[in-house]
Amino acid sequence: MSLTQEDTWLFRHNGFIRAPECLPEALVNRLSAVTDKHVREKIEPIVWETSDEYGRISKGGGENGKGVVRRLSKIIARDPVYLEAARHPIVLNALETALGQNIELLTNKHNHIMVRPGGSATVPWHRGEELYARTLITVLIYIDESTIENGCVRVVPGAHQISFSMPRRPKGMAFRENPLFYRSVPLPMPKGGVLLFNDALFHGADKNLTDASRRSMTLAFQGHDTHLVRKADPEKILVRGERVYEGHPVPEHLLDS
Ligand SMILES: O=C(O)CCC(=O)C(=O)O
Repeated sequence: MSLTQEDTWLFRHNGFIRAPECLPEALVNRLSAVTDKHVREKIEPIVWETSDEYGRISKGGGENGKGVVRRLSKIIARDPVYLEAARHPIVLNALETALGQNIELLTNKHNHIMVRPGGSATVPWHRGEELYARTLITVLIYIDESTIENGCVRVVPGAHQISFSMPRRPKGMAFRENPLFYRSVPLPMPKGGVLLFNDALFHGADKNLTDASRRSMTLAFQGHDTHLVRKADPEKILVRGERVYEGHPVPEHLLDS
């Protein structure tokens, strides 16, 4: 199911939208099983649960194998089930309305699972890098239900339009003391739910106050740039459509190797 016209307008205006459908339960259960294995066996690359209320990250949480896994990085290379979820029609149909028919998944941005173990610290407020023209969309796919109690994501509606003169990772204030907190709304999500937001939207997540993990995949997508001469980029996976070229190519011998 694609986004409706109203959804599309709200997405542009507010900077976020929930996809109208959830991923099939069988697929989410497979995501869960693979994720469990990678967390249990502490398969690197991992970000350890060491950040505090202020977003200060201390290093070395994984020393002696005693650390708690906060994030599994580089998931697309870990198991084919993650790419299967990333390119599921429920995800791509929702993205197509915003990005057009030719869609790429970026493997050098996000490409991780937030494990958010029981008791895990906040995710400090942040947004993506400044972009002048292209729309980059972050997609969160929920392996577990996300609630206010277990630290669901909060977004600041419309904040993707705030000037980048404001730091993209405001520092020095606790999560709830930051003015972004009272401007934000919590976004509880069901298991299998798919949340899309403009990567420039300020977002964060409160502490997980439960004993259980709250796991979600974080992925980045963009529309294929029809003026890009070079199509082959190992960090981009074409997940829908084709890589068309609409420009005036320079002769092959003038291109850098
Ligand atoms: O899922 C969360 O708690 C935070 C998601 C997020 O901001 C991220 O993965 O960059």
